[in-house]
Amino acid sequence: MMQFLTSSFQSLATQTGPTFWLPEAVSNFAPTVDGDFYFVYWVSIFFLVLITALLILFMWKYSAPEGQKATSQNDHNLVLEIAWTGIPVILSLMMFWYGYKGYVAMATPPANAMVITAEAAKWSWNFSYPASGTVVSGASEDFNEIRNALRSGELTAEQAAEREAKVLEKAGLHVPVNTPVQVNVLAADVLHSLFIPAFRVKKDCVPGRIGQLWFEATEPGVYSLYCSEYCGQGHSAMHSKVVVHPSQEDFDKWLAVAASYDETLPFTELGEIVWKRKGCVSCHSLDGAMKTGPTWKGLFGSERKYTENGTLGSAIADESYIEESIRYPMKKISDGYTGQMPVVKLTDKEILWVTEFIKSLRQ
Ligand code: HEC
Ligand SMILES: [Cu+2]
Repeated sequence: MMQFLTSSFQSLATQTGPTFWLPEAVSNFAPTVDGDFYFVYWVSIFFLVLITALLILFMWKYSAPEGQKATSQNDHNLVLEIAWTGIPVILSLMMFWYGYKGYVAMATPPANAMVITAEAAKWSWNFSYPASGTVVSGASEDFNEIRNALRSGELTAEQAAEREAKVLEKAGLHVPVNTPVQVNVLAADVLHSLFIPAFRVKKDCVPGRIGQLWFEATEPGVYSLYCSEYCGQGHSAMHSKVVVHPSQEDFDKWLAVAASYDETLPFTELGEIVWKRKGCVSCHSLDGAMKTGPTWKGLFGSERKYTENGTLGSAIADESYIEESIRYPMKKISDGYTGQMPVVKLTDKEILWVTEFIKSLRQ
């Protein structure tokens, strides 16, 4: 895996396909998008040359001596007018038709696509893999650091590639080759946009709305991913990488590593990772803010009022109360909330870590 990433990075510069106008083309959409682009491009070049040449020719041919009044006997030419209306209409309709067909194909992901969620926030990406509940970061900061070190000469290209491969073991958007992938895009704060130039796909991330894009990557390698909607000061630093794995098995292996925990970390940190990775983050804040569920700030050791089987009760939120709340969320419903907490299957260890994390948020 590591070796594959390193070699992919080294071959990044020599990848097939990049042209003066377009980057390497490695998705199912690339041939059509590039075809449309070059169609418009060559039509424009053709008319630019034709019109400029005629302009110069006519300037020369019909130039009149100074002082002579401009006159013309030609006020109508049916054939010419039909031609210069008809040909542009046909050309524009062709552009519309190719664009429309391409748009429809891009807007309709196949039903068997693998689904990944990309969440944009100021100024980072998070990718989640619903099949395993794994959330990995876009690691923009790490990539920026490596890039700066490379530019300043602190790292050689080879060292930079190695460092990047290491970061990508637990970060970035990963997909298997030749597999339809649907990416659902979300925005946590302001407008962002997910853009993968090598795949020719782009989708705005709009707060409060779930957007979709899909693609099928056609060549293993590492490609760039950008935010392409100006979203504030850190916008230009908001990029990440897409890794296309050479096979489903290779992808599965990566996912297993990415989903594992670095158990040398302190429990509180592991608990924070669980909070993010297992989606507690979307309902439980750490700063006192009320979301769908109660905040974890000051939760541990506080007195909780709840309803259990229709009767009121209260308890001190200790380790066993928290464990029970996680394992059987519908048993005791805290006052002021509704029973919206899902059963998220956590391992015993994950529950232990999360509990330590909640403890650390005691006031
Ligand atoms: C879809 C929203 C949602 C998600 C996701 C969610 N919870 Fe909750 N959680 C709630 C709600 C609502 C309550 C309060 C109602 C209740 O007690 O069931 C709650 C209550 C709790 C409580 C008890 C707090 C109290 O004041 O009594 C704990 C502990 C807890 N959740 C832990 C977790 C953990 C750990 C995760 C992640 C694995 C998680 N929750 C994911 C919505 C959610
Ligand atoms: Cu952005």
